[in-house]
Amino acid sequence: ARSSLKVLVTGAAGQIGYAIVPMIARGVMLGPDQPVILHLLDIEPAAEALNGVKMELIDAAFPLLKGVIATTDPIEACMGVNIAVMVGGFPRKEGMERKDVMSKNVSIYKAQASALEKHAAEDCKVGKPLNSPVLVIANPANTNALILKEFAPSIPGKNITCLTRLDHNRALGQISESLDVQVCDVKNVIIWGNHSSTQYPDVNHATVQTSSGEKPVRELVSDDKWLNAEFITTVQQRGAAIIKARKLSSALSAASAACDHIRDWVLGTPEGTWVSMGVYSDGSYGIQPGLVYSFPVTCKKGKWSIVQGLKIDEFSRAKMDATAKELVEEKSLAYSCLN
Ligand code: NAX
Repeated sequence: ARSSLKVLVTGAAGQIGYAIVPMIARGVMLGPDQPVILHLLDIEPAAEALNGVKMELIDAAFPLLKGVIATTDPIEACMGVNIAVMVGGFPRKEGMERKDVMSKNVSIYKAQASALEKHAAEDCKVGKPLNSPVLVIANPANTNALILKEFAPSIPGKNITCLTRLDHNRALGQISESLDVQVCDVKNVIIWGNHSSTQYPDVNHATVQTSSGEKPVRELVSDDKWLNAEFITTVQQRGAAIIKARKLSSALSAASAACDHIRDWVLGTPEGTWVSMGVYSDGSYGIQPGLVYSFPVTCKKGKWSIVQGLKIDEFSRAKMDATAKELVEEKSLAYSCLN
């Protein structure tokens, strides 16, 4: 039998936590043959609720779930984990300045960086470097991931990513609704940049599988105005629309996207398909290194690589640069909070 993988979920007593743990325990994230042990972390005020989640996981009798640790101790939570899903964070409350929220979150991510660095699993095959895929979901996701990376220098930068797959999936969903086609027939949209309202959802390379072969979305959607304006703002503002409708932020879609992100990263993307992931920029597409920026990536054998050589028009360039500029500002705000 396969040995279990230990999956850390921080903020596990929260909304996304509640939605994602049963998905992981059912094999949605790592496949139907991969046993898992869940390490759930939250903070003291949520300890009782966290224990309730653990009780429900036991009650669900998931065949793949080989153990649950529920704790408020980051060291215990990080001990030997193979995969880390970082959902825990401080939400923006009414009347709070952006800087206050940033300050709370970057200090959380700085502290958890060292817990992960010291205690996560070593990759036995490679020897030294830690090989624990890390996915940051908590906002500001890109900047939290950057802080995590910078304060966990022994974790390879390539192992630290942030979630923009929800935005990617939202873009697929909008195209599918608008063309009245199955969402699984739409592929290769791109989310560039920050997981914020400056993100750029790009359909210039997206296609739809039709009965007469693969067709560019640009060819099938005759309304350029819709693609260049309303589509983009709908995807950018979708999180706010969900809050307005549900009085709570996205949770099931975020949890599902997080499973997609890790599954594709670990098990690989299908041939000819790319997905969007927030990754440490290597300078591709003129995005300055030192930012965690969402790019189109393909994954193979546990490694992602940025899709190269896509043609970028002027309209896209301006939007890609605008979201990069916001990330530069967030980075300097984050550092000013830490000093
Ligand atoms: P909740 O407030 O329901 O849950 C957050 C949980 O984190 C709480 O249980 C809280 O006690 C815990 N927490 C706080 N500080 C912690 C710490 N230091 N260590 C461990 N746990 C800690 O929020 P939820 O709706 O689950 O959203 C979680 C985060 O995801 C938020 O930051 C949210 O903004 C972000 N999102 C990011 C998305 C993305 O696509 N990247 C989309 C969904 C979501 O909005």
